[in-house]
Amino acid sequence: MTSIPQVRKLVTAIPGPKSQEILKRRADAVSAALGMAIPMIVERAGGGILVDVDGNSIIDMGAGIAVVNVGNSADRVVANVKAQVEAFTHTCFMVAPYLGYIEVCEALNRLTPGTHKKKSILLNSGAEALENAVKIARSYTKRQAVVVFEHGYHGRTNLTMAMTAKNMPYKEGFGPFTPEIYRMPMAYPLRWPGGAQNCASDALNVVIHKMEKELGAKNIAAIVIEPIQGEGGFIVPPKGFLPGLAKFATENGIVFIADEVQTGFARTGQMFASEDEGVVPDLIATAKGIAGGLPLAGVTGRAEIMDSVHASGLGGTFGGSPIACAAALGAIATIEQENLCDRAKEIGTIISDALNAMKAKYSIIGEVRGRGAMQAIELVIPGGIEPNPVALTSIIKFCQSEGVLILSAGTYGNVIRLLPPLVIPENLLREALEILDRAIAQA
Ligand code: PLZ
Repeated sequence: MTSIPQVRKLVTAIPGPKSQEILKRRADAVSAALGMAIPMIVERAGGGILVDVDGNSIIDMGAGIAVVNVGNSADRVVANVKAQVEAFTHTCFMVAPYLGYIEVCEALNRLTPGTHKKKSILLNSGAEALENAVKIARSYTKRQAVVVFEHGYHGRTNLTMAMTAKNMPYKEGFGPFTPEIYRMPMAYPLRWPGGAQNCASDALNVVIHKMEKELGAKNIAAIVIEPIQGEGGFIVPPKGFLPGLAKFATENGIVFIADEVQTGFARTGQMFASEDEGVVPDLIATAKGIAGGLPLAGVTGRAEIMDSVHASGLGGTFGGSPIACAAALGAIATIEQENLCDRAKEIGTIISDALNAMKAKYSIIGEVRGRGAMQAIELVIPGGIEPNPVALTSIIKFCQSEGVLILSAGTYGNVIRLLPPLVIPENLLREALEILDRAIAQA
């Protein structure tokens, strides 16, 4: 357990004087191109709390963007990392292999959906996992086209920028982008042109029609989709959409790739969000929550697909670092032994009950959606579905000034997403929701 007291405490305004001093150095030394969700300098973190250099204790409703699902500096992660750092720090798995890498692959093969024979590779970041999943799918199918979706987010490298939907800030001025990426309409119930009630039946038909008529199914190497879209605004497709896509992929020799970088590792109340409808992806990309805060990513999938690439065709100097692998084994053990999937479901119920009560009171809330500890509200201009990013800015600022860190998302910059560490104490969670309620009231 963390030694950090699990209480919200403000001793200065945010940012306090010490944070302000260091933020000046940040502005002087760090590229202005990097964003910053909250202007404070973190000194320690654990449970549901971030402590800044001025001694303020902030409630963490973002978990470093769905990374510290087991909490910051979780006991098993710290112990494993310490032992590994003392044993050795790096050999390069392609030069001289070590057990930790193999054990993480075994864990991924065991935990990801499906009982078929699976194999894995390890990498450094979510984007790198997506890059490799696409490389593997292209090599296996000897096809080039990759299908992605509106509102999708897959990373900031050149290939994954092309796969990511939103121009600003991710793509503006960074082209040319890689060819053979085709974006399909997303089953986004709130904004489906024919209305939410028709989204389930229409969206799958539209996408399949486009794949068949515009691309030709036999030219498609992979369909890549987030089971719940993260950066795009926690968009949950209606039941049937994901299984329908997976079935179309199987029938047409297309590799179905689930990007579970944000949804993975107990976040949605199941180890992986694909499980919700029994979808078994051919390949699954993981990162973020895999290693309790250390940089690690994976691609896991059908052994015959993973083994189809020529020898030495995949790799990288740091991929599957022994330290990150040790952390991952600690994080995975924590998720399993502390039943964090169940905890994510309980957190989800608490959050969605609170958000739905707010929706009944405040007409700027257009929709409450999500699954497990991945919940969001989409803000609209009352009376319709026109996005309301102005309200979002004011709500997030209010929460910050009250000591609650809340993240935004969404193509239209109008979604508040709640994704706390799964070890957040219930009183902190309820306190954050109560402050969010006040923030919406003042907006
Ligand atoms: N796939 C579904 O959510 C990362 C991006 C933060 P990396 N999302 C947070 C930012 O603004 O850069 C993400 C994701 C999904 C892939 C990625 C990419 O993961 O580890 O950031 O490369």
